[in-house]
Amino acid sequence: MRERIPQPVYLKDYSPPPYLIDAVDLVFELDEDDTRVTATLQVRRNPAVAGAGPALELNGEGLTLESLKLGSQRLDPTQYRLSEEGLCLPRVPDHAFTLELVTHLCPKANTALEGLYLSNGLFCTQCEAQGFRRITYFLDRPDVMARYTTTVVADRARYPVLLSNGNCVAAGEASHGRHWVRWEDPFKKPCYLFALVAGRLACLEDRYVTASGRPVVLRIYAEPQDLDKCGHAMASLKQAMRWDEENFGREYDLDLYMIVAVSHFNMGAMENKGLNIFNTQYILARPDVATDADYERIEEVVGHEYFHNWTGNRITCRDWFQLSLKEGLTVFRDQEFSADRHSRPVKRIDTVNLLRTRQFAEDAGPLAHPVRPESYIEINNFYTLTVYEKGAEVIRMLQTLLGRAGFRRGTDLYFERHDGQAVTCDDFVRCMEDANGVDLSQFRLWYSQAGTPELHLEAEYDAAGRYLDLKVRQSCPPTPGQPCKRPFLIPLAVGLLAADGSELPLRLAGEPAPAPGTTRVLPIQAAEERFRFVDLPERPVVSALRGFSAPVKLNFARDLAELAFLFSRDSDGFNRWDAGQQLATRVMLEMIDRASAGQPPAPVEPLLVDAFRNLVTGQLEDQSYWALLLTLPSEEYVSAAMAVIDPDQVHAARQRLKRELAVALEAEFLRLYEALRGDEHNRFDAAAVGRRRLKNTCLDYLNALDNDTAHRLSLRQFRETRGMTDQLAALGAIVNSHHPNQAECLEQFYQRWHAEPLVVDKWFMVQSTCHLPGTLERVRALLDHPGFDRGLPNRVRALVGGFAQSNPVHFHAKDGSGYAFLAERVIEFDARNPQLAARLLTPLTHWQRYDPVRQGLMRRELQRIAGAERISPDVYEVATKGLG
Ligand code: B3K
Ligand code: ZN
Repeated sequence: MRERIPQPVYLKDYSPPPYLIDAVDLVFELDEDDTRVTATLQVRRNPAVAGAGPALELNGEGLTLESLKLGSQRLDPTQYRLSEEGLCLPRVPDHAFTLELVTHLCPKANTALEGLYLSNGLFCTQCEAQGFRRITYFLDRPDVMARYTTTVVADRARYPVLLSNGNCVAAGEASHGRHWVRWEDPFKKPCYLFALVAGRLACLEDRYVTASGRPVVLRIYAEPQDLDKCGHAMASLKQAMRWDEENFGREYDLDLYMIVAVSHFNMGAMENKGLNIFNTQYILARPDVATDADYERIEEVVGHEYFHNWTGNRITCRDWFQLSLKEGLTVFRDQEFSADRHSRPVKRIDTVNLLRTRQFAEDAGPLAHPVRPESYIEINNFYTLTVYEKGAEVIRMLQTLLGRAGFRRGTDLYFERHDGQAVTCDDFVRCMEDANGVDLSQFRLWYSQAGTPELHLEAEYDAAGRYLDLKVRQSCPPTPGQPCKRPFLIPLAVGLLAADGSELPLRLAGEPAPAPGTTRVLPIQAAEERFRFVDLPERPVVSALRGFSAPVKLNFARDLAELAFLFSRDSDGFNRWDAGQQLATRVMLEMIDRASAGQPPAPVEPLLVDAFRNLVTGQLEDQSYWALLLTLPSEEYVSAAMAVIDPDQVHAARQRLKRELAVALEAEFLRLYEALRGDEHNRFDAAAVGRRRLKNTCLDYLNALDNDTAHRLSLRQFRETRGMTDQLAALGAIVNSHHPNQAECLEQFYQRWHAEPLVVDKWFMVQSTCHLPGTLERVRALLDHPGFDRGLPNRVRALVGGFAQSNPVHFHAKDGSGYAFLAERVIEFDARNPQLAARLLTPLTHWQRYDPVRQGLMRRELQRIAGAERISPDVYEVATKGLG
């Protein structure tokens, strides 16, 4: 059992820091086993905090203190206290003073990948959220902002490149084959944005001239063998810089922008000032090793980290409860960037798919928390879909409510008013209010109330009066610590369609004329509201929640014909797609109902088959969008619509529907597939990406037939293609069918790519997500494969995360074997890397949604984890809260 129960931190307990640190000078003498850090801090009392000078408490973890000096005086151990959490100086001067700390740490032993660690022989850092305290004793909180100079000393031969934040100001030789480089960051920053990298790195260099004509040097560093895979990231960076100037008026502020790609990384990337550190997965791409989805993610993540320079770095968070201030806003910005670069509806659909499956599940489970959480044990557990993705939806709703121009006025004011400060979500909303002269008090509930609101809609048409009444009711289920909710302010975008598909006027009773445009945003404020649309010559079909205008569940009873109509006619790209998703979900739920009632299967709903036939034989310009229209809702999405999830039934229904559609439309899918083959040179441009996406959607349907034709197509594609998108799609088809060449293809793929770690990850993932029987045995066996590296987070996520997150039918096996497997891995990996282990664990926390047998099995594993010896606070928090 645990000796000490980790204690939560509360937002309500926030108080400003009693001391400030204005300047930090760091000297790193790098050594894999014993790195020496000399930190010289300029400290002073915080004038904003009244009262007698309290003790100065610095955070520090896993450090060995060599010496401590206050001014010129060396302190002896009676003058300070050291503990597991840090260093306390009971008495410090009232005036400003200098503190010099010399500490030692061991980067090689750092398998948690937080603080200073080694990634494949490279020194690198990760300080957000609280990694800086593993480098030196410090006020490790984001509202302490300082100017940094950093000198890095290391062996020249092994570490020729030495990097830190800001501009390089000096360099030289040192004794014993060592050299040094000094960096100076002119901008004040919180310590979580500190970064250091050292090693043998190759560099791709480019240039950028800002809108105001300032030249900036751009450098992407990677291991030498990967240099030819950095071009796409560089192009993305330049696009992002231009986009932020054009759309938010934000220019880059240093003369140098550096990105380093490292293989061992807990998350996607990190926005350290002037020196981003990235997971290789989000930098490296070449058509033969990276898929179109990889290219898209790289563009998005490079953009995201760049956009943080203003939303996160220049203006940062007062405390970690405000995380969404920077993350929600920056995700919104990267989403808009991607939407402008490619297809807006496709981007929106991808975003909403993630939100509706994963974030909604989080919001409905025991770990549900508001966008601005009120307490945490381990802040790293709060880098969640709620803070990021729902946080971005909250920002999007502000834009929807205020209009693009109003929103821009708000962000302009925010940048002007708060530059150089550490602020709160509330400060951001206040800028929106002040710039637009509006009151957003009710809107703020989106930050403080957890849970996904539900909107119930009813539409009644009165032919004699030519009006339509739209009745709207809202509610929000209870979440931990929040039994009752107040009504939200919800922007509901609606359009009205005539039978011929044209848009009808949007005039509310009492208004002199219809509102301009074909979509109108109704601000829903009360628990129940009614809107009367007048001047309607015919009964309209209501297209509601267009563009997914709010992160809510929409409940709107409609018949299948109406859904089929919207699926073919809605001018709103998102809603057209969504109607198809709803239609297919309804069909699958009916299949499940029949099967549960012991009834024989009925023929597949002809409305759906007809709609799909029209699509496959039709012609749409945006082929990515076309592919999405043809893609059935995921098992996760269908599951979310069930009162009690039955993963076996959901899987069977989805497989059956896919197969039936393939049987009914085999010739059509085949024709389209063949028409899309060939030519592509594997370029990454919207047209080529769309073509591949559509082609591989056809292949997926044909593969559901698991017949000779399908086997022949997938093998041919596997052998002929030179691009990873097509190769992986073919391998996926081969692995998910009874293909006679399966073992051979898997082996060939591994042999061909074993020296490319990111491709090896794909090889593990395609097997861990296979839906055919025997997958868990295969996954267990792969734990012993020579390519399975336990210290490489990407590899662990591919094998274990792939299985637990993206293979519901096997993870939820009724004998509990999938759950037990995950629990064993979580306990195993926790000893090495708590952040990674805590993330892997989350699928077990969704137990309430399953039948009593599965609930019992899932809870049993959570209890086993919570009760395990020497468990980290990270895993402890998720496991205990997950038990509810
Ligand atoms: N800010 C980082 C995430 C840090 C996570 C710390 N556990 C990446 C990002 O959101 O841009
Ligand atoms: Zn971010």
